[in-house]
Amino acid sequence: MGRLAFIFIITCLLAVLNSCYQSKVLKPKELTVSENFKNPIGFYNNTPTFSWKLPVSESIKSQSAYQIVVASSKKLLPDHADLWNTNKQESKQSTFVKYQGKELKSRQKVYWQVKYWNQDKKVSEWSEINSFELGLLKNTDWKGKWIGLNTAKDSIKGVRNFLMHRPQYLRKEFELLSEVTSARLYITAKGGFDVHLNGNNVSDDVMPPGWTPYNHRIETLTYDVTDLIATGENTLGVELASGWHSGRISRGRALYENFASPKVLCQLEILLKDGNKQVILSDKSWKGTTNGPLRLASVYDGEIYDANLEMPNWTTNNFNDERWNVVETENVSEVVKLEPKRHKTVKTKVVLENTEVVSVNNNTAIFNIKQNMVGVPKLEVPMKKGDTLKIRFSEMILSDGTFYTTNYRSAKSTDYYIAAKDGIIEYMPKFTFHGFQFVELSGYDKNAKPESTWVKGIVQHSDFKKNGKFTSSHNKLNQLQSNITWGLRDNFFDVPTDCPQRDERLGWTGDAQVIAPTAMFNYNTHAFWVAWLQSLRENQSEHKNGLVPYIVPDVLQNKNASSGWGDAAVIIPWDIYNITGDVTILEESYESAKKWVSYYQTKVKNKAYIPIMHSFGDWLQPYPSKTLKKANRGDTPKELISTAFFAHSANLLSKIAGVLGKVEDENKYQKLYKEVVNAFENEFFDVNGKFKGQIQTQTSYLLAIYFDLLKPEIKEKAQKHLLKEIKNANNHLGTGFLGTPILPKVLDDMGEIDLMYEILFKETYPSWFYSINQGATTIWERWNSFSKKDGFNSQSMNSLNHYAYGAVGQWMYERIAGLSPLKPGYKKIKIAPVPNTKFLNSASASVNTPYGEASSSWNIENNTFYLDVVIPPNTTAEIHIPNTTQNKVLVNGNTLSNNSDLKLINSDKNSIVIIAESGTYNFQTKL
Ligand code: RAM
Repeated sequence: MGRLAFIFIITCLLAVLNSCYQSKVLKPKELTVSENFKNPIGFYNNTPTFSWKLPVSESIKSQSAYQIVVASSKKLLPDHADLWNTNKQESKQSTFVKYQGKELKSRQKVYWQVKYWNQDKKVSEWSEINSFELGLLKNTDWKGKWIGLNTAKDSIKGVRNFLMHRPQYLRKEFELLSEVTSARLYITAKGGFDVHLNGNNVSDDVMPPGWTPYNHRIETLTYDVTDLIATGENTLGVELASGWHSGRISRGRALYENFASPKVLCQLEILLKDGNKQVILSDKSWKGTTNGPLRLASVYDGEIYDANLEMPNWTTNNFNDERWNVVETENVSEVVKLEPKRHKTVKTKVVLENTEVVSVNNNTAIFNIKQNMVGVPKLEVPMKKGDTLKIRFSEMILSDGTFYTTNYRSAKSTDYYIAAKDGIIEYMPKFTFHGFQFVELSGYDKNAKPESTWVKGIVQHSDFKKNGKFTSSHNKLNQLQSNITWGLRDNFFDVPTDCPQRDERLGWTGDAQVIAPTAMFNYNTHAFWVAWLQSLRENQSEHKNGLVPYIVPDVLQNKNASSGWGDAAVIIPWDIYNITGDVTILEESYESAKKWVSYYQTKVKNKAYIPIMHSFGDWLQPYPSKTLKKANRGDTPKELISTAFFAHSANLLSKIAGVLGKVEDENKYQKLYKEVVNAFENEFFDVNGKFKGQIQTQTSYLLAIYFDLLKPEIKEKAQKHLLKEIKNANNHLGTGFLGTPILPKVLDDMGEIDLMYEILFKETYPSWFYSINQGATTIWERWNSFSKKDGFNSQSMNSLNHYAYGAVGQWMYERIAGLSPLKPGYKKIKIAPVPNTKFLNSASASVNTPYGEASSSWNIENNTFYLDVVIPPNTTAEIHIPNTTQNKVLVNGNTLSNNSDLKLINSDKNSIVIIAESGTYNFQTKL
């Protein structure tokens, strides 16, 4: 063997050994782009961010560097990345790394992978290759036209004389001359659509494209339909209904082109094996009819389906559409932006099958789904040909069995099915949704005995995943957690809604503002929120003075804004940043947040820094002193609320400016905050820390304390007044939408944790458990929306599915279980449970953080406190262990000093604070 050959063999051996050694550092996993998208197609973002997670392993504590490679083809990775190569970056950042490579274009498919170096500078293997494919990013990418029948001209007058459009069926046959390599269907609608190809459903999306301010932007969808088409004849069929766009929910107020007929826009782009591209467009060659089985469909009022008008095979080639009409066309305008949907569509997420027949009377049966839910029923009911099945919904029936629908107000929320034959019909409405727990059926086959299997609950909401879990040793607290999460599911129907059932279902900004953190603990709603915030900015931009409408999309078009509501423009971006660590949302929202703060400035009249403006106040505070409608706003004066939120938004804006490195603005808004604070204290509080107004409310104190609006000595006195107010209420809360979410935080800061537990575990009105005692399975709009004894609250505005009061969920995670982000995105985690043995002997929470799963679980047994903690890789934690001292604690069975991953940083006679590296720990201490 020659010398060269020997050297070659040795070098190879060394390389193999080296790679074995290196492979011990496991590759990164769970790669995502932007707001947690995994290998998306039709993606919206051509400057995405990249995130990955480090695997959980003894040898991986943190990341010291990373490298990302991005290429236009799989083959080029990892060594010939033609789009971007970060090279080795010394950085701990493993989330939301901004793409800075070559410009990416509509339709482009992009491949990427990543590797990292661990804390010991050892490199990992490359990750799997992930990809994303962009959708049509510009209006000029669309070559098709909006098409549809003119249904406005023969529309029907519905509730309050609003016009109702007949749903339409549109179809197009086309021929492919060669085999298909790949096919993408780009599609959207002014209305709701369901698309079919050759007799197949293209997707299981519910009412796409979803709800945006349609006069600014309409979202578009992309479907991979490669497997649904073939050489030869093909047929595309679209069902099209009013959806949000052309329905009563958009108020028909000349908002969207004079209540225009629904229309669809699509572009089927097919790559053929012979190298050619064939494109099928929506154009005047399409045909349509309104003589199909769907007779009417309305979000509020329900659907009418006549099976006698079914058109078998209409989405296949075997159909004769001679009698159908030619569609009308409309050009794609530049004014309304067409952009790929930036969050997931609504889908069926849960099927509830545990139905019970409650009563049967005169061919009318009532079914109980046992959970207040949102979506549609799935029915399998025996019928006689020609009969009409009437399907009604209710959130709660009265104790005498009355089917109660009054709180739906003008929403008819009723579906009808007309049978075409004798036998069991199957029906699931498609272009409406209902909020209900009970279903009433009438018109079924008289000879049949109603069975529980006739009705299933199809639960639909935006397609996000569960993100967190909270549980405890207390059944009612667990029921509260369940009610909170159901309230979220039920009100995240493409946009965050106040309620899902009555003639409202709107994106109320105040409700969204208070629930966002709790929502993000429980569900992965990052993309959902940022998508809605884009709509918020679009609706704000119309108004020069920065007004943020009450609701988004702004179909009410009020010329007013409300303090505590419009602040969603500042508060939600700040919450998203803190929970996810993604600065993108701060960049996107910055100008909008500034505009909102300047809106307050325009409302200052005679008294400096005291805005005089509309406010819904501490909405639905219990025991209001006023009566009727005025009572809804509670007793905390709107001037106080407006000034408090003005200060708070200015303060958060200053912090946002700080994160974005805008030092001048940071100082400017901090100064503004301080000035508003001064004015606030002078105007509303006396030297004894007492609120000067006539009626003392918990919320006046809560806002002043939580937003830091008083000098320290005054604040201390104000805290005493707050405690007195709570005592006067016999340790019950006295707060509405704005006060409730901050009550736990304020009492916690004051060290009044036991009092907060007392309030939270109260069984009597007003309290969280009161509604549970009355049978609630969701959070209610009012503290007393319903009682077993008296039935529904007599106020017409009264929903049993309103998430705002569920905002206490944040405190349940953060303090009862003890898990919260200390640095943005959980880069540093705080574990600080506050056990209260009067009510609980265990509580636990786990959250899927951007770095992986973190959890905190405690229990008390035999006078010993056990705390189990999981800290994901690439993070650290600050762990507060209550009621103990350093030498009484055991960690994983050992003394504290024996664990090198832990560092004691603080110890007083009651508790200790430890900094921990990532890992799994069990702490144990005698009480
Ligand atoms: C009602 C709803 C909503 C609230 C507004 C002010 O429409 O209760 O939740 O935000 O009023």
